[in-house]
Amino acid sequence: MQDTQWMARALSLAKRGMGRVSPNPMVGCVIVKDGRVIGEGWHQKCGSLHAERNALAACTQDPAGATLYVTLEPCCHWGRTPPCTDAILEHKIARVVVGSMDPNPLVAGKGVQILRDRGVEVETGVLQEECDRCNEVFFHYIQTKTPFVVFKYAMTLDGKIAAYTGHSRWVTGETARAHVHETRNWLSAILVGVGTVLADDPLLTCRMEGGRNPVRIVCDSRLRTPVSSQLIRTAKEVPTLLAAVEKNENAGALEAAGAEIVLCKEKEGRVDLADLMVRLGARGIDSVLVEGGGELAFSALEAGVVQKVQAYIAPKLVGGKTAKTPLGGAGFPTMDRAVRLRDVAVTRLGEDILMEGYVPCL
Ligand code: AOF
Ligand code: ZN
Repeated sequence: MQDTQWMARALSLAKRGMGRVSPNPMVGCVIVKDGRVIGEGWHQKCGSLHAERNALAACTQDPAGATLYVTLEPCCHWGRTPPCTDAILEHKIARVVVGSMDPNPLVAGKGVQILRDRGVEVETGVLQEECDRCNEVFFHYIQTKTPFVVFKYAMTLDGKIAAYTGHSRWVTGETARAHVHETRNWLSAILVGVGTVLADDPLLTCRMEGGRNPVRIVCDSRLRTPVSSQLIRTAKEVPTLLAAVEKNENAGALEAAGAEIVLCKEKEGRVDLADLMVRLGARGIDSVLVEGGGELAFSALEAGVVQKVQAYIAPKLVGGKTAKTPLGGAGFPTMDRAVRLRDVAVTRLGEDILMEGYVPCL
């Protein structure tokens, strides 16, 4: 087998850590000797052993002289766990094949250098694009200290997220909806505007088997979220943050019900979203899914805090000039001012399609 094939195996192991390792990266590792896998592992949980140490511990024979494939450059620092470079050297691995380089300033090329200096053959950049994409959240978070933000919506072919009556269950089919739950499992938090809470009373949990719930955040400048809402009624079981600009008379009851209020700077009478992202990052929240409504989503795009857009598009036409669309706000005045996504990918999900891409830095 080729290096790329072993790396593909390591990458699929890495993804088993999805939703469990945040704010750490997903990392997978395969150890190969005489053309056979003798050990494999992945980073399973933040704070637990790294992929390389798990793979070395799982070896069915002495790994001396073997090749170790790892999706991210081995670390060389003491974090919550000892350096992986030490383990690789102790076990006398002969060759290390790396996918992504680790942008963590504590590592950043030093892991590879240490191994080379000690006589280990190191190859980098194998399946790098795929490995980088797998950790797009980690890469963004470790470099900016703010969460990687994904704006997601589902709309009909004529650009509506609901009928003019407000009926919206469902715009897309089952396959696309299952994909959304995977995204909720992938990202650490989910953000909606208070308008959406008042209109839809959503629960915002992950209903995927084996999935875990994101932290739920409501952008609620004046604390209008009702104590009787599904979010607040379940706030003791699922962490719920209310981003506000001041504490008013509703604060006590919301806090008593288990919600936490995050006070943010104010911008034009609302929560300053850039400031909110800094505060969420400081709490260790590495990623946020923005699910609407359209006012909040437009503000987030305009504020430059969105990194990725995922649009699920159903082959349906529902019409209605008052029917809601994914983005509200004032809008951009001309097409050349529109946000134009980069690296666009299109996936078929049953009858629907997912079009996703990245927002260029503003
Ligand atoms: C690896 N293999 O499996 C992971 C790495 O606090 P710690 O000890 O878990 O260290 C976290 C940092 O280590 C993280 O920011 C990233 O740079 C690296 N993660 N490195 O060699 C792994 N998870
Ligand atoms: Zn490590």
